[in-house]
Amino acid sequence: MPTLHPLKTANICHPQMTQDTNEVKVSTPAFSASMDSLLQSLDESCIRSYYQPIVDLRSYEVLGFENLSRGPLGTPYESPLALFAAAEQAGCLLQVERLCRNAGIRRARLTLGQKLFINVSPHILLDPSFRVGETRKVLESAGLTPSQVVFEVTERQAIEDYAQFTRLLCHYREQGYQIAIDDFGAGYSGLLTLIQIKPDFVKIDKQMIDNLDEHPLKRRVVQATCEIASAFSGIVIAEGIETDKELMAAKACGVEVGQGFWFGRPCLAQGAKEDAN
Ligand SMILES: [Ca+2]
Repeated sequence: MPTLHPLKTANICHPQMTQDTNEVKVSTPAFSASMDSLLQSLDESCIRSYYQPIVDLRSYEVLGFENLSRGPLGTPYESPLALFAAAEQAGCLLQVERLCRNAGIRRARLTLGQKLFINVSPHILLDPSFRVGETRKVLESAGLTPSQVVFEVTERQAIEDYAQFTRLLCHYREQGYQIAIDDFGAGYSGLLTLIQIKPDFVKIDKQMIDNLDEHPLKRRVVQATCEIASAFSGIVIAEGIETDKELMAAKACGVEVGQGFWFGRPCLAQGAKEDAN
């Protein structure tokens, strides 16, 4: 069963390019031309869809999978970071993100009750084709319903208009989708976001979980996050659990759900379910 090399894939697969993209050289004309030619032939078959299990820490049942996308094999865009940076440079980020999202939905293999966690960035929610229900059509064709989908919203860039953003999220929630705040505790994903949005899930950034057992202050933060989330019935997910000690520490802090190499690495679609157990 194919698995990814244990690089930090879980969090670099997010289809949003922000400060991290500064490290990716994408601005030369040659690169843009190369990207243009790639995009002309890019379709869902070029996108590799991976799935990482998200697990209930009490029952160890798999609640769902986060979809993570990677670019065409054998190209400079294998890394999602490079792919999305180049797409942004070429002015086609929305299209590439849509391609990845649709591929991720079509290839998902969920059992009853499991959810598909899909990374979206705030600007995607403003994409007209996204709003008119294209995603819903893709879901229907894949035999899925909006209630099986959780949009993971990251906040690497500050949300300037919370009122508008909250209205948008309400729009999707009314259609049955759930919302997760991604990378909580990193970047701009802070307490104000929780208070304003009251998400269904709060995904604590893996940096906060790293060596959690050795850091009393981190545990205090995780514990407080669980208490705050419980006030609006939000479920906390600890990202990046890699060791027994991190797992035990997270559970002791009140975390109910976990994700990370301890449970399973991202796997290609056909192996997703088997890898989780
Ligand atoms: Ca994510």
